[in-house]
Amino acid sequence: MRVYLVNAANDDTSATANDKTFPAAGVLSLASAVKLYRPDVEVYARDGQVYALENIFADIKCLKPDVVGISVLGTSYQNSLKIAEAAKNSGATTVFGNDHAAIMAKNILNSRDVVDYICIADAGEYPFLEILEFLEGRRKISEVSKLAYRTNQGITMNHGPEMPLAPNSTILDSIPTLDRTLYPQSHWNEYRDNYWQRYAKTHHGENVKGVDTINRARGCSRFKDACLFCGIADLSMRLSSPEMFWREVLTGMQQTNANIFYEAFDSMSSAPGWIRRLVVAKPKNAENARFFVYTQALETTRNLVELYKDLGVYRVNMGYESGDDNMLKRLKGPKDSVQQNKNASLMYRDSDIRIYGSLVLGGPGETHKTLQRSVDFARWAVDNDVIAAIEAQPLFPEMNARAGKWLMNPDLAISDSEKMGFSIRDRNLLFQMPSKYRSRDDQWFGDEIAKDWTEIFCNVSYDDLLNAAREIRSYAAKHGYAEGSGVSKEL
Ligand code: B12
Repeated sequence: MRVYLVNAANDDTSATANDKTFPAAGVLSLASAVKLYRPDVEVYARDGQVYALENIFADIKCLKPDVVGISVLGTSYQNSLKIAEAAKNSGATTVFGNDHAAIMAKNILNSRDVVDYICIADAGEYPFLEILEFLEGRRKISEVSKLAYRTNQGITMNHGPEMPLAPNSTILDSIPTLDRTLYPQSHWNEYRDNYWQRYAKTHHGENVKGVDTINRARGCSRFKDACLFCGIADLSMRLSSPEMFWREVLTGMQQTNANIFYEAFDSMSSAPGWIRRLVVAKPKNAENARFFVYTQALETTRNLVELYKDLGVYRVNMGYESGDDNMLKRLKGPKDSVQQNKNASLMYRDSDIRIYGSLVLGGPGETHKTLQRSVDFARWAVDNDVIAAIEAQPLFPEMNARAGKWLMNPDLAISDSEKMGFSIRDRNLLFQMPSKYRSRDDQWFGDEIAKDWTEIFCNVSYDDLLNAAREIRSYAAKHGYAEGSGVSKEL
């Protein structure tokens, strides 16, 4: 059996671009599991971020894989469908996975013949191995965990465990370390070169030999009350042992020469006890490894910053979201504040940790005044030298985030707006949303859903949001800072 796994690149129809500085770990992890547990299977992995669509089509034509698995995000859905079509034309079985596919599984299977199966798992390694067994006739379809598929009765979704049972403190140990040799060397060279082009300034001339993405922890302390725009399916805390974390890092250092690691843990600051254990277990030969992690201002303390320094953290990704207190509280929660964002930023700067800051424009009740406060906040971050980069983009209401739920359930939106104290600008449009989007699978096309959101919930236009994003980017660029990856194409 021959399996081709590919992460689709962002579509041309979205204003959202990314700077292609970090590898997609998802398909690499799936391919690594296949290589380890199914050495009889011939497996390929490619990242469309750094590998042209034409190359993917050519691979499919020439390799004629039996299975093509595609990693699908909201912004890469059109490209994913094109790859699926090419795969079907060459006779392959197609499998979709990742956030957009999992959230939209029913609608996709109802409307796209080129998609055969959808993996709805948060961690897809074991379910994907089960899919292969099913395709070989060695497992019943009903025994494939986290699978969505068509039956005579409609769309069926299997649930079942996605990983072997283990305590949450070590459950991710069962996911094998990434085998980076499954991506061509040209991928690794391109991530490194893109990264260096954008972020050399952060490293004060220090040599960046390679960049890598790892994921040895998942979850966030806000799992019970997530941010309004957060669509991450599973925010429960799941970890690897410190030994496994370091094995992953050392393997990356050895295979790709990487010294920069993006740990994609949803919220590293939510697990200070784990960071302490990582520091204690840090091996001597990992001393040069530097980490980029997600952090929250609310959880930033002197103690946390010291632990980060001991671990090797040089850059943190922090959601600033807004420069206006009310907006920030609506977007995140009652305990968040702009002052806290500033205090945390200064604490990191004083320890020489730079911030990749992001702002979400177009929160509920956004006005010209509140938008201006976000622009002012971004200027403050630039003027005070706290950032490595700053990005600002319009809010995308993902369907499984509270924002998306408002669109599907106008009564919920109205009751939340009363609690939060803002008024809905266009109630008529709000009530059209369920019928407009309920059965659609492509609401990210042309950023349509973000435009509708802005019309309904903001007192500014979508163009105002793009203009504010443009102002933030150009101010950062003018002062020599990278501009982040959000909405770069239209700007
Ligand atoms: C690291 C990361 C990145 C990296 C790597 C991108 C990538 N494609 O992996 C970078 C910085 C490049 C990036 C870019 C972007 N990102 Co990003 N990113 C993440 C983050 C923080 C972690 C992802 C990760 O590495 N997880 C660890 C790996 C091992 O697992 P995984 O990727 O989830 O894959 C597993 C499962 O999903 C499943 N699976 C995935 N694909 C497939 C395919 C098959 C066939 C099967 C069976 C299973 C399967 O199995 C995998 C292994 O366990 C997530 C948030 C999150 N917690 O998921 C956001 C997230 C995925 N990103 C998001 C977005 C929006 C983007 C950008 C559009 C942003 C931008 N401004 O451009 C781009 C898209 C780039 C692209 N087309 O690939 C959104 C997607 C929303 C959505 N509904 O689609 C997320 C969910 C964040 C969010 N909501 O706030 N991102």
